[in-house]
Amino acid sequence: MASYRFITLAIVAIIVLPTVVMATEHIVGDDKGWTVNFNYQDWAKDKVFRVGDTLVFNYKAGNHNVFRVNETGFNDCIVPPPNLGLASGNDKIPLKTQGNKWYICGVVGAKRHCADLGMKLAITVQAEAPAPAPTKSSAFQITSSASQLIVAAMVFIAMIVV
Ligand SMILES: *[C@@H]1O[C@H](CO)[C@@H](O)[C@H](O)[C@H]1NC(C)=O
Ligand SMILES: [Cu+2]
Repeated sequence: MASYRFITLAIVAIIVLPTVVMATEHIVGDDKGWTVNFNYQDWAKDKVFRVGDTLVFNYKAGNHNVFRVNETGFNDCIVPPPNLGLASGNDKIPLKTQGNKWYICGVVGAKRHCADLGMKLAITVQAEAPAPAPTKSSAFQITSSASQLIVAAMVFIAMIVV
């Protein structure tokens, strides 16, 4: 029955779309990226990080790297073994759990990037955003990301066609 499928699709769209729409990619340092002499605590302080969001560290590969550390490692700039770090220059870290997370750069040149040049970021990850009220208008709100628009368009077309 077409109407039954329509209802199923509508329910799926209402449940799935808001989650897709709400997840945020946080470009660490925005257009400055992951670099020295940048205040990442200022950058982070007005932002809301949620489970399901992603951190993106952008830098020229070879210049920096990214290590997740604990609070002590953050405060004292303790660099873990190299194999535990990320170094692609476009490192994406999914935020999978709630709580405090700490990241540092492990590069130690003439100056230590973490200890001397402030390459350290601490954030608090909150629970996933509660789904907005299940109405079509919230499910189909305009989003900024092309991929999200494509998903919305596909579901919308499917709902009309079926
Ligand atoms: C934090 O990490 C360091 C290694 O960088 C480790 O020695 C220490 O035990 C850790 N502390 C906690 C509380 O896990
Ligand atoms: Cu660095």
